[in-house]
Amino acid sequence: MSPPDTAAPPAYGPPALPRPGLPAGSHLLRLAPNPAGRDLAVGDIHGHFSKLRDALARVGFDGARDRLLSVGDLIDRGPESERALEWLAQPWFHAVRGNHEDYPVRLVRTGLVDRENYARNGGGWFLALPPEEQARHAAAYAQLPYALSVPTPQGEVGIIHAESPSRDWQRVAQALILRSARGLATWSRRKAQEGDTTPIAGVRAVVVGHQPMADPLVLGNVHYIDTAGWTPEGRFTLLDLATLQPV
Ligand SMILES: [Mn+2]
Repeated sequence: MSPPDTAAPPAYGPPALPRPGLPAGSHLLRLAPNPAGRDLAVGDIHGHFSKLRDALARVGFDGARDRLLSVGDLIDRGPESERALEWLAQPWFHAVRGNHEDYPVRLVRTGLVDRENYARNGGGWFLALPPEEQARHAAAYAQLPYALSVPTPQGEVGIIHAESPSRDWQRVAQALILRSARGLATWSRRKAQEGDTTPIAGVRAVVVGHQPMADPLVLGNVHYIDTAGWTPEGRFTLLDLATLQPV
């Protein structure tokens, strides 16, 4: 008998909502409302899917009703990065693109990635994959939107990896047409490091990761939820988008 596969996505009943596709040319995916269940956002995962599975079990997550919304950085650093594709295939799992998904996409498309820098930042597993596996991963990450918009009874909530490239969420889809805005969305640490409390207009709240913290932090209406669940001392914060409180 083989040991249980703790890094595999858990199995649930059929999902209440279909998985929406990203419209061609768009970098922002709008989800349908989810009146039947909870929408929980999770911070950077970085190849720690077993630990994520434990965190979901603790809060009674049920993929037949609930949705899990990732702020990106599913891969690198941790031991289970290769499992990201299985998680991304689940109808209850949605993710935006983080800077760590940006590395493999660029590497496969252009080769213009500093391999030593990527290896130092946890990309060794990817660099060691055969080319066809690298291409399979890069193709999946290239399909991820840079931003998600999630309707809640209290108003729209935005999800983006690092920071909103516009002060008005209603302009984010337009802004993301620019490469520079996509760079801010995935890489910037400026607002977090400056403690910028300027709220993002046109949206109830924006949820981000990218900047590891001991506890979740709210600056203006921006919720920073990367509580370093991918480190031994950290934990996964699961933020309920209806209440904007961790569960
Ligand atoms: Mn990041």
